[in-house]
Amino acid sequence: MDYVNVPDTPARKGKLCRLVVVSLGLLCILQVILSISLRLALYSKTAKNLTEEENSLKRKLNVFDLYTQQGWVYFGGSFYYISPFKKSWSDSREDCLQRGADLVIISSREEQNFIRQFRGYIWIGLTDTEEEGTWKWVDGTVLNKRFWETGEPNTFGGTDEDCGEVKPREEENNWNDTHCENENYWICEKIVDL
Ligand code: 2F8
Ligand code: CA
Repeated sequence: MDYVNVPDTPARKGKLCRLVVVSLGLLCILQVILSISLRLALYSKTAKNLTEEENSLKRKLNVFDLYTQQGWVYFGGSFYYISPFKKSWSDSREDCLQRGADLVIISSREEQNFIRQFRGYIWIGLTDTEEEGTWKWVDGTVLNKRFWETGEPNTFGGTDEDCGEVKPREEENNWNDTHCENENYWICEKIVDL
């Protein structure tokens, strides 16, 4: 095969040089455009995430304010309401239900110690009215932690003691079974996802 040997004229060299310069220039411009686009995308994603996080925090703060202004106290994922006066166990529970909550369910030592701060004879969401001797919380679950006072529950003197109260005691174990018709203070609990 015959190759035609094209001579490298100055005009031809200049053309090649321009082509290389223009190509490099285009590459640089493309790189700048890509870099700016990526930075903008990242910025707008970060800004969006920050706005979502800010809105979620604002919502949580509003919920927190709403409850605390009505006298609820926050502890470990729940709000607690301590009554200013006394009622029977059923009437106390009714009050909690009206507030969109229920009588407190104590499911850990931390929660028991939190509840112990409120000194008085106070109803908790514990009862064995369904089946004598089978103590259940108001949500139908059986006890996983027990903080009965020594000798309790005892259905004292053979009388019906079907409702659980906490007593104002120094000891951690301060639960007692007593008559549901007694009038006590009560604590409502509302689990809130903050
Ligand atoms: O000593 C414990 C005992 O104390 C009281 O009875 C004397 C309580 N009675 C009421 O609360 C009505 C019992 O429940 C308790 O076991
Ligand atoms: Ca008792």
